[in-house]
Parts: sequence; structure tokens; C-alpha cells
Amino acid sequence: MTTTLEPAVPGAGRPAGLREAASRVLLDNWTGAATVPSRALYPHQWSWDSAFIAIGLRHLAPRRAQLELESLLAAQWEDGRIPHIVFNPSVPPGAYFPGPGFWRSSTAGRRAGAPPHTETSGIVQAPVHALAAWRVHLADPAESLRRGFLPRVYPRLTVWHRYLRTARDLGGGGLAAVVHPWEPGLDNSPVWDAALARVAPAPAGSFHRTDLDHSPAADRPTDLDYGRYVRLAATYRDHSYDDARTPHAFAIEDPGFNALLIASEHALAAMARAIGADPREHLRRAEAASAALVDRLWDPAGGVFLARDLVTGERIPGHSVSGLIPLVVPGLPGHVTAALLGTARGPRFRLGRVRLVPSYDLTSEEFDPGRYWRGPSWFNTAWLIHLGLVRHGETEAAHRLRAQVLSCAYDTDFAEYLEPYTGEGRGIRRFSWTAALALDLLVSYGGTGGGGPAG
Ligand code: 9WN
Repeated sequence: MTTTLEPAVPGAGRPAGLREAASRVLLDNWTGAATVPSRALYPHQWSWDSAFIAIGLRHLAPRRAQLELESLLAAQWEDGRIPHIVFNPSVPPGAYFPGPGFWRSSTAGRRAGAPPHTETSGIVQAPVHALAAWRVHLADPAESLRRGFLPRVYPRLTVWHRYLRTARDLGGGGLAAVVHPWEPGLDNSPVWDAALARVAPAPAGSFHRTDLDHSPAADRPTDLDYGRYVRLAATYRDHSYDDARTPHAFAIEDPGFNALLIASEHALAAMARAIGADPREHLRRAEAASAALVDRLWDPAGGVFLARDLVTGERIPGHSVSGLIPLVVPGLPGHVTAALLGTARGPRFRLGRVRLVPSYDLTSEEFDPGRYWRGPSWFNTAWLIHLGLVRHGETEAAHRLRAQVLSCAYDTDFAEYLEPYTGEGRGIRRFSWTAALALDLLVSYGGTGGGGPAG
């Protein structure tokens, strides 16, 4: 078991050549209007990936970073949802499963306002977009102004948040629910196991997984997981992606997803000020959602936020990194953030004593150091925890985490995720958000990139 402490000195551990190598990944994965997460495994545009990618891309090409977000928003549905995948029509339909022929957005999603000429998935991902858009604007305000970036994206992002606040408030308590494990982005987290056990899996022979052509099966979700993912998505599709009409076997209030919505609402307030609109409604919403987050998901005994299963009405006892992500929310009660920081450093996550931040509780029987979101450390969640540490004045811990992100990204050729004890790269390499977020922490050192004034 490796317990190496990374250097606490700003900039130490910064691998020479990181900037060039990360830039090369982003340039190679750029398709003309957006960036694929990976040429091989994920050959289309993904929603929260694009937001994280834009955060890094802004340092290389602010205009491209704007386009990254604009091309995603061009596929927004009329009901406000931003789909989790926008399919590239020039990629062969069988290159990724589930592809456009499965989701059938332009027909099955017509009533929900899916775009008629672009194929997308019908589910969503975590709302990091306003937080990214504000940072993209700040990278080059003159170019942003010249292109009318904020006035173009602000109304769309506002409608996106409205969709989550209204159609997705399935629990009626002021938080957004996710209706598929792919939505919070932590696909096979043990936190979903009990809820997924209620879902009758689609028969194994009824679909063909393409992910196993690119990644070892031991690093990926299981076939049984996939059967359930397919069943949930097909049921939603067969109810025209109508949130009110779909009988949701999986409906969960996830702390990370809601924390990002709140942080992004603060970013919308900053954007509103910048374009001369009234920020007060955004601030009021952020405050109301923060209160709901604490009220519905805070677990004082565990010192962490828990997900709430809306089918049983109960909070789910498992501790995932998602429960620490509320560190990014400005203005949470001091006793909550103090407890969260203690949990991050404690035995479950061992911040500073393992690589990055494990995706699941190290002390749990379900922890698996190699399998996707059941334990491995990911760079996007590390970037978010870094933002939280900066925001709470935890400078030394932030420096250490940053140094780990830089060295681990470089040493693993921008792996998708890491074994937390050894730092060994897992999944695919040359993964876009790993490159983008390492680049961001490399360039905008000092908290400005990770802990800007809003969002
Ligand atoms: C399903 C693209 C996405 C990420 C997710 C990650 C993985 C997809 C998959 O890849 O999910 O959306 O096929 O496994 O879990 O967070 O956005 O990088």
C-alpha cells in the first residue's frame, strides 16, 4: 500500500512537458466543433465532459472553449434538458452502445422537444455547465464580449436549470432527481446497487456492449449492470422521455449532482451581473437549494452527504465521493464543511495519503480499487474537491491535491481513472477531461482557476 505524500510546495511535482502533452490530447480529440472524451471508447460529445474540457481548453483556445459549450447547447431540448450525449452523424452508428438507434431522440423525444435534426441521448448529466461557462468567459472577456458568448449561453443555461428544478423535482423537496445511474456520471457506484436491484435487467443477448472492445472487463461495469442500464433507459424512452409519466424504478437525489447545480446557479448570478441582468433570483434559488441539500441529504453522524432514494424515501447509507462534492457550494454552514473536511481526511477517503480522492469508501466491503466508479480515483472529482479546498481556505491540502493531479495525469498518459493506492492508470488513456483539468490546475495556479469568485 503506497502512502506517499505529494509535495506541499506550490508548483513542485509539476512534470515538465505536461502542458504540451495535455494540449496534444485536447487537439487530437477535437472534432471541429467539440471534443470527444476518447477517440476509441467515447467517440461522441458528452455533456459534463464538455464542461470539464472547456475549463481546460480555455487556456489554449478561448474561442474553442466557447464553441465546445455552444455546440452542446445547440442540442438542448425545448423542455430545457441538455442531453448527456450528442451523437456525431459521421461516426458509424455501431461505434458506441447505446447509440442513436437506441435512444431515437428525434422521434421518441419529439414531445419533450428534442431537436429534429440532431440525434442525442434522452437522459442528462450533472450541471457543471454554467460553472464552466463563467470560467470560459473569464479566460478572455474581450473575445467573449465580441462573440456575444454570455448573452447567448446565459438564457439556455437558465432554462436548463429550470428543467432540473421543476420537471426533475420528483421528491417535491426542492432538489433535482436523477433517473438513471449514468446521470450523476458515477455509473456503477455501489450507492446505486440497492435501487438497481429493483430493476429487471434487459436480456443479455438483446444488446451488444462496445465498451469491452476498448477497456478490460474488470475495469468496467458488469453485464448485469448494463442490462439494468438498458432497461431503465428503454423505459424512459418508451414513455417519450416524459418525467411525469415514466414509472421511475430509479429516482435518486444525489448530493454531487445537486451541489453542482447550486454552484452553477451562483455562476449564473455572476453571468447575470456581467450582462446587466438581475442576479437576485439566482442567488435566492441557490440559497433555497442549499437549505434543501442540508435538510434532505446531510448525515451528521457520518459527516457526509448521502443520496436519497425517492422510491423507498430513505437515505442510502453508502459513502461515495459524491457526498464530498458539496464542498464546492458557497455558504454551507460551518459545522457542515468542517465535518466534510474531516471525512475527506479520515479513513474512508484518506485525502493526501492515497492518490487523488477515491470514488468510494476505502473501508467498505464494496470498495474495488480497479472497477470504474466503485473505488478508483477520477480527475474530475479531484478537480472539484480541489475547488472546495481552495474555497474553504485549505491551501496546503489544495496544493498537495493539485500536485497529485499534475503528476498522476502525466505519469499515466492521461488515464481515465487510477488505482487509489498505487496510482496505476486504469481504463483508457489520453482521456480528454484528465488532460483538460490537469492543464487548468497547471496554468491557473493560486486558486484562480479552481476557486474563482463565483460558481
Ligand atoms: C455512459 C464519457 C462518460 C462520462 C461518465 C463515465 C462514462 C458512459 C459509459 O463515460 O459513462 O455515459 O459509456 O460508460 O462514467 O462519467 O461522462 O467520458
